[in-house]
Amino acid sequence: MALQLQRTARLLLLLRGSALSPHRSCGKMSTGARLRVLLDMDGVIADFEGGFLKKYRQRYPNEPYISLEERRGFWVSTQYGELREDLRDKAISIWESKNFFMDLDPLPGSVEAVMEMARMKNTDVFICTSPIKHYAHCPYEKYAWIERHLGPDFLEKVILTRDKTVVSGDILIDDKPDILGRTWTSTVVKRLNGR
Ligand code: UMP
Ligand code: MG
Repeated sequence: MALQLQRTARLLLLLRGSALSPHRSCGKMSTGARLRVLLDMDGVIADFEGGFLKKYRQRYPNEPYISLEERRGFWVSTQYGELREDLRDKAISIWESKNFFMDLDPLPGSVEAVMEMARMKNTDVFICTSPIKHYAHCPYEKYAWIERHLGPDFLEKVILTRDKTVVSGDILIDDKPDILGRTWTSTVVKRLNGR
């Protein structure tokens, strides 16, 4: 499920050297033009699915669970609800708990890939992530996670939004197949993910 960020960093490097047009200008990139990359957190840098399964099984050892291989679709809650109606709320209780977001492991190679992107010439990397609406822990822990794993300088680069389409950037790297918002819809990403 998780997007392989290291491969994406390589792809980005290729695009940087190509005719990619930043900020919607046309033609080949002019010298000094900057590329603004919006980088998702859960499922791209942080292992949301792995962290969820571990804590779900710890809290509900006698309940059925869905292995990572059997996971389908973006919404964990939907698939658990389909397995058994009451499991939906049990799933939600996991990521609403204190320390859930803080304890997520970085996906293998993701921190290195973020650093590699951040070092790229004329490139600005922002972390663009959607907090859950149960805000008691999630927003704080996302900031704390970024400070711990990416360093305090990255705190300047955090965008928390429930609608990523209102943020201006050149590229959004995200594991969600259907990004819907007030400004645009990710039909291209949808096709790629539907392989
Ligand atoms: N999330 C849910 N329900 C799910 C799976 C994930 O609410 O079944 C939440 C966790 C994250 C957000 O806060 O969705 C995904 O954020 P992005 O990775 O799209 O930024
Ligand atoms: Mg995500």
